[in-house]
Amino acid sequence: MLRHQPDAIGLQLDTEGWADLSELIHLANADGRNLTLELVKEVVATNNKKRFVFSEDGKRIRASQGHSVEIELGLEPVTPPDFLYHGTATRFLDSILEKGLIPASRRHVHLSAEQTTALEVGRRHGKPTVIKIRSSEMHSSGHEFFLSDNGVWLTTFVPVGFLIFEEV
Ligand code: HQG
Repeated sequence: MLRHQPDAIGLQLDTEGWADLSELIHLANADGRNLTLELVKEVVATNNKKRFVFSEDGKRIRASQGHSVEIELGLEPVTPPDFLYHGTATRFLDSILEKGLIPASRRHVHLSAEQTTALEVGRRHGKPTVIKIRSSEMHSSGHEFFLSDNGVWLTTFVPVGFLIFEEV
């Protein structure tokens, strides 16, 4: 609901992806889910990728990244490390070689600072492979990078020229 289908329960996300916490709980319960404030707090605290955050006043909640709905996270552009990694499935490689990395249904291409994390991301799609990205060079040539609250690197598009295909 916080990333892909807020409409399914009638939830409104604001332009930066925030949902009113009590509204989320109310609407989820109206949809037959047994969601409580305690459960939401537990998920925010213990989610393995820290996917969700509360606003400073604790009244709102949002996903830190991974949206397919149209929102603007409002993150400041930051300078990336020299290299970042993208995990994907081998069956996508031909298309990636042709078009570069595109966000598919999401708002951003997701990149990891660690090769091992990228490998896990790739595994979700099939036989995994990891592509190395010349992120520093990309940044120097004008591409913006963002770092989500939960440590995922985001950019809009990676042209083929910045991709390094190597065995892992
Ligand atoms: C691929 C998870 C063909 C891309 C992870 C990926 C991540 C292309 C798939 C987050 C392509 C999109 C995002 C091209 C890219 N041709 N395929 N030109 N360019 N692709 O799920 O990066 O667990 O939308 O390689 O940890 O896999 O949900 O993106 O395989 O951070 O929190 O198109 O999702 O986080 O798949 O994963 P996705 P992703 P959560």
